[in-house]
Amino acid sequence: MPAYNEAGTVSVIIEKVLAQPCVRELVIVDDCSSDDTWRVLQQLADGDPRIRLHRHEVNQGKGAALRTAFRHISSPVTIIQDADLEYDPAEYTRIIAPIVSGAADVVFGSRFIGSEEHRVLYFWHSLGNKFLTLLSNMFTNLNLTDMETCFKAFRTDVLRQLRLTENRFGIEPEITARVARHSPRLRIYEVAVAYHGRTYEEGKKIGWRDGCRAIFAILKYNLRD
Ligand SMILES: Nc1nc2c(ncn2[C@@H]2O[C@H](COP(=O)(O)OP(=O)(O)OP(=O)(O)O)[C@@H](O)[C@H]2O)c(=O)[nH]1
Ligand SMILES: [Mg+2]
Repeated sequence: MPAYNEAGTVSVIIEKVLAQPCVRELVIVDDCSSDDTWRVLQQLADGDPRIRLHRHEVNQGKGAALRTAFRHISSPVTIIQDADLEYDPAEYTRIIAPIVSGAADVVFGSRFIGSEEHRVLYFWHSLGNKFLTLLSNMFTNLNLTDMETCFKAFRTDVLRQLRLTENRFGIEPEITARVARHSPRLRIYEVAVAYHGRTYEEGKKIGWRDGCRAIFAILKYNLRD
């Protein structure tokens, strides 16, 4: 769980994560939050031995927070969970099912398939998301429906082989490109997930610059290799 200035949601989401029977450990990286996030995290960590805390001395971005977290995982299956309330941990069992059954190496939770609940929000964001997924698919030759989803689950041994380098939101297209280009070929699945998107007033931070960086990352990690 990467966490940056999420004091308003982090305790609720952690409670939901730890309520899932399949969760053995929760590795959280505070990305040098300037609000109360770190203090809240320390309090919660005292109450549950499954919580493992790490903190960056300077803010580096979601990608950097994930890369730090990935170095500290000891469980055989890993799922990325944002520290806001947009994605629901109650879906973990369904998301990791293809990995647990031995069918998949990687699972993407897609917000754009299935009949799960989706909050109706920004049109231009959804168009941007679809465009980035389309562009990524054109280079990777995968038929994903939601490249930018937070809910990505992995066999942890496979995750360790990905050699990730991005610090900020370029990490999503980088993960996708590395997964697509992995040799031997990985078995990638999608599972429909609900999405409770938030507004900028509620804390949404992502903006058009992140979209530009995503385009750059799609080109970089697919063309370079
Ligand atoms: N925005 C931002 N998020 C970070 C950073 N470092 C870690 N994160 C965490 O990365 C996760 C994803 O960030 P979000 O801002 O929720 O990104 P998003 O879900 O793509 O977009 P919105 O929720 O719509 O803003 C959250 O758990 C953040 O707390 C950072 O430097 N900036
Ligand atoms: Mg979010």
